[in-house]
Amino acid sequence: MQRKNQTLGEFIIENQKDFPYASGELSRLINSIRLAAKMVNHEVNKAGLVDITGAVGETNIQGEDQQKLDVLANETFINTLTNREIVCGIASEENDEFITIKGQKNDHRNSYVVLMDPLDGSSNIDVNVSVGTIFSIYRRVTPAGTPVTLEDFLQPGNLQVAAGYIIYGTSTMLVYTTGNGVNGFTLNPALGTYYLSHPNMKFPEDGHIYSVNEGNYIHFPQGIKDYIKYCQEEKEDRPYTSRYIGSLVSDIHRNMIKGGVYLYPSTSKSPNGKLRLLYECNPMAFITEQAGGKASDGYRRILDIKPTNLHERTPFVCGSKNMVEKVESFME
Ligand code: AHM
Ligand code: MG
Repeated sequence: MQRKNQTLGEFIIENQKDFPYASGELSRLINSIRLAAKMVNHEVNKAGLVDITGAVGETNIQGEDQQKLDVLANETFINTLTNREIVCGIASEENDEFITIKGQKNDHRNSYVVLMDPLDGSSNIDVNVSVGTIFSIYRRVTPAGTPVTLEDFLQPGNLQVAAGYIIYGTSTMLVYTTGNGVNGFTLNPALGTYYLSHPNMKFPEDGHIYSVNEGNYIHFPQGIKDYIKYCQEEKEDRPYTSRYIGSLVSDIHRNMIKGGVYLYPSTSKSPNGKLRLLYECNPMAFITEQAGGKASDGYRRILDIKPTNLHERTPFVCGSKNMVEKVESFME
């Protein structure tokens, strides 16, 4: 049951019976994510006030500069989940290898692994533009009681048990799915409580927004170039509006509310695009499909890709169903 103004805590308890496996473990896990997100929100909000912005002087596995807040968000999520002994493993954009969590009490007996991008779009922090956290949850496939292996993390997106994002925007929202639709909760910062503000979120089937970094146009495949020209043509309900924040969570969140398509295609320089399959594309694709939208690499369903590498990348087209199908028709 969904009631507007229900708190996230109430929602989790009321809907626990609908969760797969209904042992309470997944509810506790989502509760821990909710808590970590509040802590990260607190840090993100004061980013302009204290000297915590700017590169920390290290590069992560992708060779990108890490921002201090990336590191902080990563630590916050990992520590919160580890201290609560709620998962058996964590993989993060910021960590080269996955982390195994034995737990003090139960020797690798937790059921779930989490994959996450603790602070996506972090190059936007210094300019006070919205950033987000993305998470993806699977049941482990190796036997309980043994340490997790890479196999537990390299599962196709269609086996996700839950996925979500937190958007640190004009207001902070937690949006997630457990495979039973998508619900969005807005944080009341004065109370530290999330309220159900966007029950049963749905991607409009069609839209008028296309979101792509057009600066890379020259490097895009011909099908994408043709689609962009199509968006700009003066015909029927076009030209479409171009909106690109450069923050995946914010771009998809807006498009889910207003109707639109997000594209991060392959380029001649990066044949697999930029975005990471496991902790960026898969969770956003799961949410998108649960909201009636579609996510593809231009040819095939994102959720059906069998991953081979923790940090692998994929071209990504995600949004309103008819718009994604249009992009696919241009790619044929
Ligand atoms: P990040 O994980 O290093 O922050 O990169 C992911 C971000 C996405 O949020 C965003 O959509 C994209 O990179 C923007 O890339 P670009 O600046 O190439 O357009
Ligand atoms: Mg990212």
